Amino acid sequence: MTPHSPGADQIDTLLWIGFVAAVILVVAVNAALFYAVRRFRSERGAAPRQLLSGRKLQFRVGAVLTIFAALLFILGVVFTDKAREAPSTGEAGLASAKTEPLGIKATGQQWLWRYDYPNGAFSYYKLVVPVDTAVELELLSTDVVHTWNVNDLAPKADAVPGKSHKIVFSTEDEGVYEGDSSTLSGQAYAAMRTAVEVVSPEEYENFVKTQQSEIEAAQERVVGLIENGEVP
Ligand SMILES: [Cu+2]
Repeated sequence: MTPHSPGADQIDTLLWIGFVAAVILVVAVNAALFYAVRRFRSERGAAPRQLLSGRKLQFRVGAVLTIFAALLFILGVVFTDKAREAPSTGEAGLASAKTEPLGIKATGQQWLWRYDYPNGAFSYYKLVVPVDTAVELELLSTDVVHTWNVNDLAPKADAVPGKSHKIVFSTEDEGVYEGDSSTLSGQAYAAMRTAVEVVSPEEYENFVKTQQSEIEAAQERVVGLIENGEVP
């Protein structure tokens, strides 16, 4: 995971804390075992001794482990809470999204994502968003449960038929971020990928404008063909 948004940053840090804690625990347990075995070993040939440790030692070890576990729990709660904080639009972001996040609809269907922008334009597969801008993605589904999963930008979220989930994300780095399918949504679910292209606000405005006029032109062409009787 290469985090490119504040939320993803928190999750990445938490992942590392968990990993380091696991390493510390494994090393400590094995070191204690190794020490006990060496310190109390019997002579070769002699019957092994039975050893009992004091109550005090058991409590001490238990207390240390409890504190360790409590610390991890608290860190987990703090970091996931921080990761859930909705970001806001920064200086370099889209001017019209400064007060309210930029709302885009993401509709999952077997096996493709469709994105609907505020000006009526839409795109399939690739979502284009402006940099440093809070984007509120509304997840919808026309058939089964799909999961929108671009984990460098946002925590994954489900698109459930009949319901709407909203996630807000923002990133300070322009670029293309790939997303995979992570819920079995039918036989071709593995091919149901997506990509998020993060561009400057000007490029975003240009994209939605061009996309909208091209869609309109195409629709007019089809209507023209039908009126001329070229399409039954
Ligand atoms: Cu799917």
